[in-house]
Amino acid sequence: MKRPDIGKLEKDANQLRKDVLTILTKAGSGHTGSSLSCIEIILTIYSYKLRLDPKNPKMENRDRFVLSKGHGCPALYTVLAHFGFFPKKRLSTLRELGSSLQGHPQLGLPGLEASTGSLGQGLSIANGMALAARLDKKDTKVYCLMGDGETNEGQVWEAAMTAAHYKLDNLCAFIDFNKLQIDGFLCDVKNIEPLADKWSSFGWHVIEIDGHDLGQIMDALDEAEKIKKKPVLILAHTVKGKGVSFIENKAEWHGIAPSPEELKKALEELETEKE
Ligand SMILES: Cc1ncc(C[n+]2csc(CCOP(=O)(O)OP(=O)(O)O)c2C)c(N)n1
Ligand SMILES: [Mg+2]
Repeated sequence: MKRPDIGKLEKDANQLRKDVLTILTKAGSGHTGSSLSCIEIILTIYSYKLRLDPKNPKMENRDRFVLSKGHGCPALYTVLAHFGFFPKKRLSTLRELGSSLQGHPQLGLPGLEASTGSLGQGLSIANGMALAARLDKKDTKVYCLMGDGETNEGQVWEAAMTAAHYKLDNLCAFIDFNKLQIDGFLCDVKNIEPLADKWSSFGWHVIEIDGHDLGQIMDALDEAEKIKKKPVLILAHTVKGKGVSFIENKAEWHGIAPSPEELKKALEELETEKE
């Protein structure tokens, strides 16, 4: 695919941030910091790499994206709506009873590839997709996004060994390395450093980037495609709550939504940033 224009992508990311904040406020609950930290990553994967057809979401030879950190789904929902998988106005039904936009992703929503939310499972799902594609002799690429706190889950490391064992070079995983998890910094709750060395020693090709730098994300995605006989891990350094001063880097913003007053303040900040 053609490299998207960075200026346009930056504008899109800014708009998605506003959409995420707006729908979380309307819902009155949800994961604000977690969603804001992974917007550039998800937007760039969809804009630059995924072979998809929003009018035919089940297209045979489509690529796959698995949001393993399912609680960050407002970011994914806004990206899917941005690409036309469903009408944008549906976003305002986030977390309503009966809505296809639940607080954690549920299969049935057009464009969604996996139900997630119980942390630690997404990489195993992505492994299965990548292995199935190889067995079917398809050139499908599979992308997976995990949280850094999520790597406290043992299943992540079982899946890491499996992907390396099967040399899944059609698999590219990201870690949203925002240094925070549900109720504090990773280094206090359960330290997982040195994370890059751990993945390398598990047999992965590791690329370390700034996860808000669109150019670096695109370069890493290009590099990932050139790596043969190994899965690729992109360790993306991010800021939880990125873009809104009073939400950035605050553990208490993990699982709450902005009030209407906070939303107004946040939108004002994002407006100024755009200029
Ligand atoms: C198996 C499991 N245990 C606990 C939780 C509750 N939980 C939801 S988010 C979260 C923290 C995740 O932190 P991280 O992976 O760093 O994601 P971030 O929000 O920082 O992107 C936890 C413990 C869960 N969803 N699944
Ligand atoms: Mg985290």
